[in-house]
Amino acid sequence: MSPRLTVPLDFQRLGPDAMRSRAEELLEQVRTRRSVREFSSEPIPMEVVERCIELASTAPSGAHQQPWTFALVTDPALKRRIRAAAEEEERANYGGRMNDEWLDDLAPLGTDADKPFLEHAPCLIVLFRQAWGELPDGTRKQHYYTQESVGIAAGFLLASLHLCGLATLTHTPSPMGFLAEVLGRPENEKAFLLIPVGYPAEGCEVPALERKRLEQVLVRR
Ligand code: IYR
Repeated sequence: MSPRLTVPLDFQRLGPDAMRSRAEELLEQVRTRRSVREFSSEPIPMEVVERCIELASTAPSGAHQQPWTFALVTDPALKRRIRAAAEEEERANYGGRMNDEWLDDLAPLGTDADKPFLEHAPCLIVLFRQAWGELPDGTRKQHYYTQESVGIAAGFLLASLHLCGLATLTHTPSPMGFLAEVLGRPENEKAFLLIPVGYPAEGCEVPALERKRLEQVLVRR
């Protein structure tokens, strides 16, 4: 067993008024996040994206194994290959793999099998879940709660990109097996989300959707 080492907790305690105004301010900022499907090709400051990936990588994880890899794709040829492979899967999805109820549920979003944003967005982040680890001798190391861990990291990533002024889409072309292949990732890495990042296209519109109110999502006991 490895020894348990500790360090003092770095924790900033705020007064109740500061806490309230921080919560209001954050909610106002986060409320405007939307899934964007029309991106401008304008370049973005990539160091901001890298900082947000670093931020996402501070997420808690099962046994602190940090079971994630963020593949940052800017190469136009790779983006083109990803678009072509995603559209091939989506043609099969929209052409029959998704049932009528599913297609009806998606109608308000206006999605279809065409995914031009995969080429237009200046970068794509492919978030991989490491289903198991690889020890230096090549043997497998078990990982724990990888879905939960990577899901939390994804939330950190989407929120931080938005707060830094960048638009994102949470995209899940399915199945996503082609991503590990195109990006040359090892067998233990399973694509979890494909996130185009950039500025919205000029005049971008998004579906008129309403969010559930607090009273619909909160139960107090
Ligand atoms: N993956 C498809 C379909 C799709 C499914 C759900 I659930 C969405 O919320 C949105 C789209 C696509 O990307 O078009």
